[in-house]
Amino acid sequence: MGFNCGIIGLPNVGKSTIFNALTAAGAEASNYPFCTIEPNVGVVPLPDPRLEEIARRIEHEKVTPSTLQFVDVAGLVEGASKGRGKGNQFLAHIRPLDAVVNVVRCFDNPDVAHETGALDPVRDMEIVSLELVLADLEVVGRWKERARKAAKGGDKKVLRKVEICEALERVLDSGRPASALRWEDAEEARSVAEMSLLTVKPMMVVANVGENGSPACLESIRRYAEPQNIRVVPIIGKMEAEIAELPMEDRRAFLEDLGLERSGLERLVEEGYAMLGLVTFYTTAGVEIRAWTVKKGTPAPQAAGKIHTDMERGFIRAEVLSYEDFIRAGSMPMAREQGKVRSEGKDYCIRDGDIVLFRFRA
Ligand SMILES: Nc1nc2c(ncn2[C@@H]2O[C@H](COP(=O)(O)OP(=O)(O)O)[C@@H](O)[C@H]2O)c(=O)[nH]1
Ligand SMILES: [Mg+2]
Repeated sequence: MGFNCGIIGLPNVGKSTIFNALTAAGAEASNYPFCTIEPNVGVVPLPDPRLEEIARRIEHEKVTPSTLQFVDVAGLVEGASKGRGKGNQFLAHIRPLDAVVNVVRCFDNPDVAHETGALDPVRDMEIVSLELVLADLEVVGRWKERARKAAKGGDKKVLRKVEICEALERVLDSGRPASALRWEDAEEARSVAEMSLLTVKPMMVVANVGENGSPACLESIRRYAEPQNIRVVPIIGKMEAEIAELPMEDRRAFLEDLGLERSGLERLVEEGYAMLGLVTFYTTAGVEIRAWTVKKGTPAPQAAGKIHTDMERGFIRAEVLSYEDFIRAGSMPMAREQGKVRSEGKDYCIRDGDIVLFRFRA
């Protein structure tokens, strides 16, 4: 299972255009608010120069990059939390996602209807944030009622749940996301996770600046988002979609002509990856060289479980070589000879760039 980023935002801001560019999955980009009510899912490989370097030094038949999944969620409108504009479906589609990418419109085009009348990215971001907060308030309210009924028996743990809900309500009532609260206690953190709140998910803003987006527009987005630690990635949606249709070998040249080193999409994928707090490790056993992603701080047995559940269950140890040591040594046998391959036990947390061989009982 890969990590999922949902592409959300008001209608007609360029979500499907960006999704198409990202995945070349062919979701319809049309000038109509609800054309993508069934969420479209696209799998996007992560650009990974380290994987290429490893593949250059080890014989293989196949190279498999890590992937992120993007979901093109239907447009959200003001009042979605109250069911407007198929709002309930919209919110249900976001709940299982790991992170959200909020696309904000900066491009001007009189032919494309604007949901709220005129170009105003900050107001648009506020509408989206508010709908997520309102949806969470409803969820928290329901959990609180349930806990309150159960707390009649005087169970301390359940009483604590009521207090947690009240703390969440205070934060959400002030218009802030639930992620503003931190839960040190593991059980409390679990209670909050159980609610699958929308505003605890990492969020990033994509400014769809278009061909004619004004710098002031982008600036206002940055001023709004950055104090809240929200990453902002500017993208020229329509042009990126056109670039994505070019043959691979022409894309680079096209970008260079524009004075760009990388496409906005590449930056979007990278930022999404960073936002999710992921690390990459590599396996080179057999004929396949493969990159895997896990959350930072994942213990070795769980990382092995990404590959196969048997490997987690029967985990014995992990033989680990850092990417830097591998490159310095030049090959696997050389790295072994130099004593760079470490044997790690079940408490070892996978680090970014580890090249790993799991030993397990089948
Ligand atoms: N001029 C211009 N039009 C765009 C851009 N991105 C999207 N559009 C147009 O805006 C309309 C709505 O885009 P779409 O991706 O379907 O928006 P969604 O409702 O957010 O999924 C389409 O007609 C797109 O061609 C852009 O960067 N520049
Ligand atoms: Mg769409």
